[in-house]
Amino acid sequence: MAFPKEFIWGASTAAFQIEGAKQEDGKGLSVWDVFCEKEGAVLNGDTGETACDHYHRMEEDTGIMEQLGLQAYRFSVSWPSIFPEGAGKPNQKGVDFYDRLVDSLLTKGIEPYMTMFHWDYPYELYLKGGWLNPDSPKWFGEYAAFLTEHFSDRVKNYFTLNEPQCFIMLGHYDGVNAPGVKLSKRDIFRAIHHSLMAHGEGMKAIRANAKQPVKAGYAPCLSAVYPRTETPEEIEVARREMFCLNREKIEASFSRLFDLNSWWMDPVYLGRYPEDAFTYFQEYLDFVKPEDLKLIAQPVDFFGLNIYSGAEIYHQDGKAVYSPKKTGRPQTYIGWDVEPKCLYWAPRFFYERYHKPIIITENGLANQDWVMADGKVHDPQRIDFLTKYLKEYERAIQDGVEAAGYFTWSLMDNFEWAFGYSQRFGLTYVDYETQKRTVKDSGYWYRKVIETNGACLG
Ligand code: IFM
Repeated sequence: MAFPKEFIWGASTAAFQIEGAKQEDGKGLSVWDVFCEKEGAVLNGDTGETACDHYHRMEEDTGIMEQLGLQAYRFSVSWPSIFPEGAGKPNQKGVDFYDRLVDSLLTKGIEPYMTMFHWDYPYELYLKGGWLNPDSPKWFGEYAAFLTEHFSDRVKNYFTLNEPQCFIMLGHYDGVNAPGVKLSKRDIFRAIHHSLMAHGEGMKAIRANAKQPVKAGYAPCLSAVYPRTETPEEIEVARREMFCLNREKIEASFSRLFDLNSWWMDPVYLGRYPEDAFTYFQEYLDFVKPEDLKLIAQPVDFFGLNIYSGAEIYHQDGKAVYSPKKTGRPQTYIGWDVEPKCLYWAPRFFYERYHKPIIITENGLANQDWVMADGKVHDPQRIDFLTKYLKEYERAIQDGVEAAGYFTWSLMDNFEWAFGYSQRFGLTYVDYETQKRTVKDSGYWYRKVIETNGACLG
């Protein structure tokens, strides 16, 4: 069996996607609260106002985690719930909620993994310029210091930022996520740089305030490709496509900066931006200082990776060519291709480049689930998807990738950002009218995977 003995099995969620309780108990507004009010911004005008009502049903939900046999739970803290104005005086009732959550997890033997920021940026800070403000890294550092100071007697694992590619590119360039703006390229580079510096400030704050040995890292998403054949040439071409600037792609659409993994990761793990892209974009980058890169490259303990899909490539004259996507191929309900091999190649390429133990912090699928006539939710596609992906992860581990854990997305169906409630990613079905939870077949199946440390995957 490849999964190591101390391997951690868990599930993830994010505050805005499940909590609800908009502005209750002194919580401030986030950019997502405001974005949801914009006409046409979110499918069907859905909002996070109630979401899964987790804020009021937290005990029931940790009970479900116990029922699923989760060893760990990765949740995010709502920044505006702790600091309604983004900074300054903390909101005691907001802190109390996470105290109750952490205590409830620990009582049930579930290890809390805390993500400090998962997209619900405090609206008050956004009004001060948000990620464009040079003070924004410091704001995050202060918030991270508070969280560590307060929770590290009980919480031993932290992630600073979740998926900067999404909250910067989708939120500030494409404008399809909150805050829904379209900045210039120069400003995008500044916003990215500040968010990377915020990660660095966060790591420093965690190290400085931890009350016991803790582990911490970063949780970006990634764009994965994998080689059609596993010849050395094709593997090398795939590796280059994962980390090197593809000029044709970026010239066709600057949005594809999203896919340039090295831009979002090299500064954190290697202390520099990738040279090819830095030279190419240098007209926008005069503000980058060597000391910023030192700050960004704080030592981290593990590498969180959110991974869902990818693309097959082959090589022609040494260049990567994307295999044509065939009609009728397996796709999830949200339209992402089912590409299990990504969970072999991405961990392998990232481990080879950055040498950090991998934790898959998100992986899962949106499915068209409903409660069936027998009162259960049968979701064989999810079981099949997760089985195939996990077996590829296992193969990566067999081939030498150091892996510390796996968190599926998600514990329960939830608010899928601009897609509203149309996409169900959960192991647990949520009826949004009644808030009734029904554990899906995949939830019971995952319990077995955990119990056998993956051996039942075959
Ligand atoms: O729901 C999101 C999550 O918030 C961030 N990663 C991808 C998930 C599915 O789209």
